[in-house]
Amino acid sequence: MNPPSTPERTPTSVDRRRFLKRGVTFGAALAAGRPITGHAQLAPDDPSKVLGGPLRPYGERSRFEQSVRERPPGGLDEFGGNFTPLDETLGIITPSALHFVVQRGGLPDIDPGRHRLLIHGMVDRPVILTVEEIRRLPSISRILFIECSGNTRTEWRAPATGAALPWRRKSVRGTHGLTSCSEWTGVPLSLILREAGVQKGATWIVAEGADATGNERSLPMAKAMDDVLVAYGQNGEAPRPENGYPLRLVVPGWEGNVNVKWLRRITVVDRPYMTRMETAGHTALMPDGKARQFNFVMEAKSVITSPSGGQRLPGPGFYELRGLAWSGRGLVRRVEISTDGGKTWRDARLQAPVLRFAHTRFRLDWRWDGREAVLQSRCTDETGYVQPALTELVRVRGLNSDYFNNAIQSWKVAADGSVHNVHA
Ligand SMILES: Nc1nc2c(c(=O)[nH]1)N[C@H]1C(S)=C(S)[C@@H](COP(=O)(O)O)O[C@H]1N2
Ligand SMILES: [Mo]
Repeated sequence: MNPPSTPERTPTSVDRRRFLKRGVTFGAALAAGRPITGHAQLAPDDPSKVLGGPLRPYGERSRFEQSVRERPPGGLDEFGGNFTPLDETLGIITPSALHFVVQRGGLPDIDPGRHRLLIHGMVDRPVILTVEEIRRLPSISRILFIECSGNTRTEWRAPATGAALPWRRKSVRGTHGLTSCSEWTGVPLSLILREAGVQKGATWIVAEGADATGNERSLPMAKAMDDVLVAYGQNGEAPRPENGYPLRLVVPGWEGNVNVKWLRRITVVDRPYMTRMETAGHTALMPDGKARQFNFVMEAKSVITSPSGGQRLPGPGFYELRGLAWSGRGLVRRVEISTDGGKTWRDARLQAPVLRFAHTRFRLDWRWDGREAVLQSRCTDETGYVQPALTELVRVRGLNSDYFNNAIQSWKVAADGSVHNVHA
C-alpha cells in the first residue's frame, strides 16, 4: 500500500544531501527507520493511474535516456571515429548501440544471405562459407574489449590551451572513448583454418573486410590458431552493422584495427603482407627514427569514469569513484586509486567477474572534503606490468608517435566541484 500523499514530507534536496554526506552508512540510514515519505511519482501523471502503452516487438530504451556516441566535430560522415560515452555506461558490457565505431570506408549494408567468407592461400582445401554455414559450426562466447590503438592519442603531449579539438580534452569519452566491451559469439578461427588444412610453412594470415577500405591486416598464425574468433554475435544478437555485421574478427587483447569487420576473406600466407594499415598507420615512430611495426598488444590501462572531465560534484560528501581497467595481456590483477595526484594510493574493489581481455569495473568509496583533489587510477595486470605515467612513456617513445597511449589519466576536482582533464 502506498502511504497517503503528504507533499510537505517529500524529501527535499537538503535531506538528500545530508543522506549522501552521511556517506557509506547507507544501510544504517535505512535500518534506522527513517520514515518513508513522498511518492515514487506524483499525480497527475502517476503511471499507476492509467493503462500503460502497448507491448513492443523490439526493445527501445526509455525516452528519458539520452546517451549517444560522441562524434568529433568536422570531417566526413563516412570516415573516422564515434566515441563511447564511458562516463554514462554501467558495469562492464557496452550496449551495442553505444559500442565505439571506427570505419574508414563508410558503413556497408550487407545482406547475410549473399555474404561469403573465403579461406584460401596456403591451405589444402580452399573453402567458401556462407554465414548460415558458419552459424552451424561449434561456437563459443567471450566477453572481450576492443580498443583502438589511437585511443587517448590526444593526451600524448601536454594539454595545450586552445587545443584543436577541445571537446576531447574535457571528457573521458573524448580521451578514452575508443574502447568498448561486448560479449562476442562466434567460431574459433582455428577450427575453420584446420578444416581448410593449413600447409607447412604458413606462418601468417591476411584478413580482409568487405567495406570500401578492406582494412587488410596481417596476423601471425600463432595468434590465429590461439584465440581469434570469427564472430556473428554481439551481446546476444547479431553484431550491429557499425561493428561488423554479419561477420567480424575479434582478436582478444590486440589493437582494434586487426579486429577486421565485415570479414570476407582470409588468405593463408608465409609472411606479413605490409598492407596500408600496417605501414602507413599503426606503426610507432621512435626517437631514433626507426618505426616499431606490428605493435599488436594493448597494454594494461585504466581510467576513472566518474567523476571525470566535464562533470561537476554538487558539494562535499560521499562519492563512489568508478572506473574501468583492462589489459591486452589477460587479467586485471589490481587497480589502485589516488585522490592526491599520486602521492598515496588505495586499492579499489574489482567487480566480479574479472575476465581475461575484458573491461573490469572498479570502485572505491571516497569522501570529498571540498578541497582541490587530483584523481588517478593505476592498473596492474596478471603479468605484473604496471600502467605507466605519461612521462615514462614519452621518455621511451618520444614525441613522434602518439599511438598506444596507456598512461595514467588525471582528473582535477576544483574547489567548486568542477572536474578537469589535467596532466599531473
Ligand atoms: N573492414 C574494416 N574493419 C575494421 C575497420 C574498418 O574501417 N574496416 N576499422 C578498424 C579499426 S581502426 C578499429 S579500432 C576497430 C573498431 O571496431 P568497432 O568499430 O567495432 O569498435 O575496427 C577495425 N576493423
Ligand atoms: Mo583503430
